[in-house]
Amino acid sequence: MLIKIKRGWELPEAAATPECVYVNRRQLLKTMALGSIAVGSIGLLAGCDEAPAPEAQAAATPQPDPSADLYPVPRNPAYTISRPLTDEKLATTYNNFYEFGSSKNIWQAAQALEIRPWTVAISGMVEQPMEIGIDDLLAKMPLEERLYRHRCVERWSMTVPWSGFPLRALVEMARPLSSAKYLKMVTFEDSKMAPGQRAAWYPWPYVEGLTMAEATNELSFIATGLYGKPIPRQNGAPLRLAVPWKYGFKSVKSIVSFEFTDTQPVSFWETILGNEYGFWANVNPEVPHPRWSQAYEQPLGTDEKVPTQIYNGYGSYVADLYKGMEDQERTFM
Ligand SMILES: Nc1nc2c(c(=O)[nH]1)N[C@H]1C(S)=C(S)[C@@H](COP(=O)(O)O)O[C@H]1N2
Ligand SMILES: [Mo]
Repeated sequence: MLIKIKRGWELPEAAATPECVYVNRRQLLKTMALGSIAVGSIGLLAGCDEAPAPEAQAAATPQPDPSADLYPVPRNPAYTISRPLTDEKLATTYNNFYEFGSSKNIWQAAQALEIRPWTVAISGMVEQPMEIGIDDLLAKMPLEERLYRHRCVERWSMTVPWSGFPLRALVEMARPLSSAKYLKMVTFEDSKMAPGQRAAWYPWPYVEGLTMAEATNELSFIATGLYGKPIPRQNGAPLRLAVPWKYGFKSVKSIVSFEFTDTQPVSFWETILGNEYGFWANVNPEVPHPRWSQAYEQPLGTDEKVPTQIYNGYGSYVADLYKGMEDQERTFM
């Protein structure tokens, strides 16, 4: 691991892998109660830093990304940032992608992700449901680069150049009905490619959702590239969400389905631990996670303790979306 892990408030063990430690323990007890697990295998289950499955490691040379010629794309100067960019190596080797394991070190295992053919389904409350291949979608969408900050609920943060297109452009293409209130986004499901999905206690596939107002806010971005290249598999190839005013778990990776619905989607982490990870998940330094403070964050690759900002500093774009909801803590978890 390249990140320097310090003692004290900076990424203590419990914060670095909060979800897996907690879930595995709880699940372990449940499984043990069912009598289906031998005592000798406890160590295996309880450890979060499990190595990638051998099959995944064997899938060594991934196919080249056929969208490589599209990048770099022009930077949109409206979304630049004064903070230094995170080192590319760190942003692409320190990841959360539970489909490939619950440690941060999944980038090699994620090379098993097959990114072509890749079909995206647009369904639900739309004029005409459709399926579109990723390369046709990329050809239709207005590609640009944006510098965004990213704040994980675990307190690490990064600043990276995403390439991609506004989610609003995809919504316009989909022509949702006026009855659509939410956009539900779903990650691929294939436990042969993704060893993490063999862990049956997680509610696969990974699901996230936004209100239509959030999805069409100018900040909501679908990232298809990173650092002027196609987005690496470990960062959510071939397309992932980037909603920088929300905690990182909202930014669902490797999306195969956009469904327009009038029912608020229940997201992956909400299903597992609804009292800790809610639907809104807007960043707020004053609303602590039930198990740790959110007042500060640690930019990857530094020892700095940087004050976290409300809406992760993007309030001028999004605060209006939550007018009248400010007093509800649930908006910030
Ligand atoms: N499908 C899927 N999407 C996901 C995750 C995941 O485990 N699976 N982790 C989330 C979390 S907690 C974070 S912080 C970001 C991490 O994105 P990065 O690895 O590109 O930094 O992806 C989010 N999207
Ligand atoms: Mo996260």
